[in-house]
Amino acid sequence: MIKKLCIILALLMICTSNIKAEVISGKVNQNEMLKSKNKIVDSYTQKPVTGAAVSIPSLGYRTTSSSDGTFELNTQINDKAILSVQKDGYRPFSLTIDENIASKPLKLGIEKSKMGDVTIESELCHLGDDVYSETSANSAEFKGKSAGAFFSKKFSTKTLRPNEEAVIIIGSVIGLDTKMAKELGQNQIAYVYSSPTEIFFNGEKIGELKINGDNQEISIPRQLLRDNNELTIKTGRNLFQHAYIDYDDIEIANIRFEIKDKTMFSYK
Ligand SMILES: [Ca+2]
Repeated sequence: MIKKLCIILALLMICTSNIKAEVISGKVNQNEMLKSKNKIVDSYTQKPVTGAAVSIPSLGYRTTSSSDGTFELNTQINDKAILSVQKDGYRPFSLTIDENIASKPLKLGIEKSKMGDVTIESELCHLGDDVYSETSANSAEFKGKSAGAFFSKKFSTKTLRPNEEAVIIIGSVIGLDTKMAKELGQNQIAYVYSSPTEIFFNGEKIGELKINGDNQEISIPRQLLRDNNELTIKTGRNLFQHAYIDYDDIEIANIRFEIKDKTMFSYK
C-alpha cells in the first residue's frame, strides 16, 4: 500500500514539475513574441485587422498584417520616419516613429471610414528642393526626389449639413525647420529657421504647419467649400538665405478631408 502511494506521489511530483517547466517556458515564449509583434486593431471594436498594408515609405519597407493583426518591423530605424497603414474601408493611418518607439510593441488602432471622407493623398510626399542641412529635423530619412515646393490636388466633396464642419487632417509631417520646431528641439540647426508650411483651400490660406507631428487638424471656413475643391500645401523657405530661395525640405503623408458633426462635441 505504502509502496503504491509512494509511486503515485512520485508520479504526481513528476507531473507537477513538468507542468511548472511548461508554464515557465510558455512565459518566455510569450515575452519574445511581444517584443517582435506589433498589432493593428479596429479602434472601435479592438479586434485585430487582417491584411492591412503597413509601410515605411522612406525606407522602402512594406509588410502586411497577418490573420491575428500582427506585423513585424524587420528594418533598421535610426531617425524619425513616417509609418503608414492602409486598409480598405478604413481611414489611412500614419505615425511618426523612431528607434525608441519601434523597439517596443506597437498597438495601432485604425478607424473605419465615414461618409464624406476624402483621402486626398495617402502616399508620402517630399516638398522642397532637396537642399537641406544634415542637422535639419530628420534629414537622415529623406529619400527620393523632391516634388517641388508645392503640393496641389483637386477633389470633390458632399454638401455640408448645418450641423457639420469640414477639416483638413495632415496625418504626419517631418522635417519642418520653423522657429517653433527649433524651439521645441525638433532639429539641431543653430541659428537659421524657415517660415511655416502654408495650407491653402480654394486659393485662400486656411492654416500653417509650424511643428512636426501627427494628426494636425485645420478647419475649413464654410464659405470656402465648393463641390469641387483644391488643396494646396506650400513649404516654407529659409528666412536667413537671401542669395537664393532655399525651400524647407519636408515629408508629408496621409492628407485627408473629413466632415465632423459639431453637435457630437457640444454639451449645450
Ligand atoms: Ca532646402
